[in-house]
Amino acid sequence: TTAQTIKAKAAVAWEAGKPLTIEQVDVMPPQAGEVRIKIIASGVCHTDAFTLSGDDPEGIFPAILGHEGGGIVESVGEGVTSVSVGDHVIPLYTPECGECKFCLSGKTNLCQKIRETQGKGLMPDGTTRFSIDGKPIYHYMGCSTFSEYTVLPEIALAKVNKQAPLEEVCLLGCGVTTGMGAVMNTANVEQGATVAIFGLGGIGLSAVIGATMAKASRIIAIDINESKFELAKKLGATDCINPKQYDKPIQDVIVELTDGGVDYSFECIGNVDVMRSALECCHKGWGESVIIGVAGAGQEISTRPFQLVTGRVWRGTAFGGVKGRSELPDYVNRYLEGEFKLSDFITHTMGLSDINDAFDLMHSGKSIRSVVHF
Ligand code: NAD
Ligand code: AHE
Ligand code: ZN
Ligand code: ZN
Repeated sequence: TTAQTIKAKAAVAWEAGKPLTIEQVDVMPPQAGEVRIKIIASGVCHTDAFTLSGDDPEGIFPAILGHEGGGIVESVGEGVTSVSVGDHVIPLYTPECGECKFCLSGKTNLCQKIRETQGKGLMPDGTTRFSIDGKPIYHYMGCSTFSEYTVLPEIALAKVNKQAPLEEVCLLGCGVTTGMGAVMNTANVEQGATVAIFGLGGIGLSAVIGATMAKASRIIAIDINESKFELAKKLGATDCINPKQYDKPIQDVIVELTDGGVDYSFECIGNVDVMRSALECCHKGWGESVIIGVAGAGQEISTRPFQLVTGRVWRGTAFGGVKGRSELPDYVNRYLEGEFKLSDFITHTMGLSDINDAFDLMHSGKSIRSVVHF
């Protein structure tokens, strides 16, 4: 039996700065090398809000946002062999083809096989699978998880353990993997190291978990919203500080607290001024700062080159450096084995029709993660 076009409820972003509206969209069957999945749950990440705000130079409208999902394979296109109907999968905005220069380098998770079309809101063949009354609706980050059904290339799906509740492990589709991976993979924080984490949303708190798992000796958690401190401490932060409580730059405060600076720092906000603080709170000679936050069009980072001449290192990470198909299933298994919890992060759940509440809760600082249940 060949799959047909199906109707699905989806949250559509029609233009920048406007709330999403729930629409009935047509979702085409998966083409060769593609898979259609039924989304069970999707987290809402700050990057969705970033793109909706209009700050994303790659933002395209109308689009179906969402990139932190969990779903079940509904149908597969011609030639698909690695997943089959009924498999539980996590969509990957960083796919893994295993054969491009990037995949073969052994140095990066940034597979580039489909990056160009993905950045244009299109499937690899240059068309979209979503439409309303025949008019195209664009994909987002190759995922579009704010829809009952979505279509992805086979190389952009991680097949995961069916025992894992998709309502929780959807968070491994972006936020939690990004924060933990940044610490354990990108920075490779070692036992006893000192760490500073700027921004205690889903990403920063996951970095706290990563630093705790890496047995960092000191985990300094920084946020201007002190309501985030309780969970940060529960997850292993040793110090929680609010930059607003000091009349000197926060990097100076941290340098004093740590006898010269931290071994590693992580920026989990997307604020270029904080990125500078995060670099400059690193220890002379070896401190490494990892940029995770995404900053808007036209924003640039700066520091005195002397900061790097004297041994500090500036780097960045996407999806925590994790290769989705080969490495994400293991994160799911480690979650199932109880190495870390996800429920602490899920402060709110809602149906798709209330998805705009998730954005409001994020902007007001009341949520860590909202998860939409389909
Ligand atoms: P979030 O909104 O849940 O959390 C951001 C936190 O930063 C909040 O707690 C907020 O109070 C705090 N904050 C804001 N301004 C601050 C300041 N000046 N000083 C200290 N704290 C401040 O966001 P999130 O979902 O955790 O995402 C964080 C960032 O990471 C976003 O920029 C997002 O786009 C980015 N991100 C990047 C990747 C990647 O692969 N590189 C993956 C996911 C998210
Ligand atoms: N489109 C933005 C860049 C956005 C960005 O950096 N995205 C991260 C993932 S954020 C997940 O919440 C990423 O994966 N980047 C690597 C890539 O190839 O996009 C812009 O500035 O144009
Ligand atoms: Zn994200
Ligand atoms: Zn590749």
